Amino acid sequence: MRLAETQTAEFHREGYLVVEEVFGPEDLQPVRHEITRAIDRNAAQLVEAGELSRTYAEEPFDTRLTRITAETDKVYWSLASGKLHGTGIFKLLTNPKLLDLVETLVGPEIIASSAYRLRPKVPGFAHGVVPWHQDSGYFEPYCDKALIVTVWIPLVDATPERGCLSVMPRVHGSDVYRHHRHESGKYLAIAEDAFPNGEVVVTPVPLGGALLLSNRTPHCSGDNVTDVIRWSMDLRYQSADLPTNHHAPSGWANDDLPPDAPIACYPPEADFLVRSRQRPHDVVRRWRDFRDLRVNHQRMPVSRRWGE
Ligand SMILES: O=C(O)CCC(=O)C(=O)O
Repeated sequence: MRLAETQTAEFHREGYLVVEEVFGPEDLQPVRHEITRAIDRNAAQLVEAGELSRTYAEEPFDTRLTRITAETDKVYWSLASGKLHGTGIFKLLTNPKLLDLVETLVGPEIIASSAYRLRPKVPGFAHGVVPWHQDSGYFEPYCDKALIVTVWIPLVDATPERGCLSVMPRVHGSDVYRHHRHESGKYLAIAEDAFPNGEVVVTPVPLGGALLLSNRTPHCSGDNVTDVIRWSMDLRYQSADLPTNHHAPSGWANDDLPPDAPIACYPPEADFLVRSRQRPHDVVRRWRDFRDLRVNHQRMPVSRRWGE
C-alpha cells in the first residue's frame, strides 16, 4: 500500500498522518502470538520461582498482563521496549504493505531502525505514560535534519481513554527542542522553557491502522483509564543513505558519509536493511539473521547531547 500524493503532502505539512486499514488480522496475529508465548514463558518461570501465584493463562490478551502486573512487574519489563526479537516482530518489521508505505516517504533503500519498541500500556501502571518529546531527542544530532519515520501500530483500538498518542502538528520544521531526563527517569521530555506553543491533536488509531510521525514531531501519550491494555508497537525507518550500523555481508557501511558522521542514528541497538534495489543481497530476509544481528550487537553509547 503506497501513500497517495495527498497523504504524502499531508504528512510533510502536518508532521503526522493517520492511515486506516493498513493491516489485516494476518499481519498482526504473529506479533500477538509472539507476545503471548513470551508471557507464557516468563509467567511460568515466575510461578515456579514462587513470585507469581498463577500464569493467568485463561485471561485474554487485552487483560492478562494487567492481572500479572498487579502481582509482579517482572513480566512487563521482560517484554516492554525492544526486548523481543522473534519471528512475529521480524514479520511485522519487514511486512511488505508497511514497507510500501514507508518507501513513499524515505525512498527505496530502507533501513529498519534499531529503535523499535513494544508498549503494553497497562491500566494504572505509570511507565505507560510518555511525556512530550521528539524522537530526534533520542537520536544522534547528525540525523536531526534527516527523516526517520515512526510507524506507530496499535494491536488493539487505540482510543483517547486507552492513552493513544497526542501530537503537535506543523512544528516539525523547527530544530530539535532541548530535552531533559523526565522525572520518571525512564524518558526524555522537551524542557519546559523550550516547549513549543502549538496546537495539540489527539490521534486515536483503530486496530489495523497506523500513525506515521516524523522524528521532529512532538508527541506524547497519557494514562490508560480503561480495563484494556493498550498494546502497540512503534517501528522506525530511514533511508540507507543515513548513518546505520548495519554492516552488511558485502562489507558496506555508511560508505559515502563524512568522517564526523556517527556510526548510526541510534547506535545502542542493531539496524538492518529491509528493502534495497541497489544491494538486494544485503537485505535481511531470514529471521535467524535478524535475531543474530540483534543478539550479537555490541551496544554503543549515544552522545550525551542533553548533558545527562
Ligand atoms: O506509545 C506510546 O505511548 C508512546 C510512543 C512514542 O512516544 C513513540 O512512538 O515515540
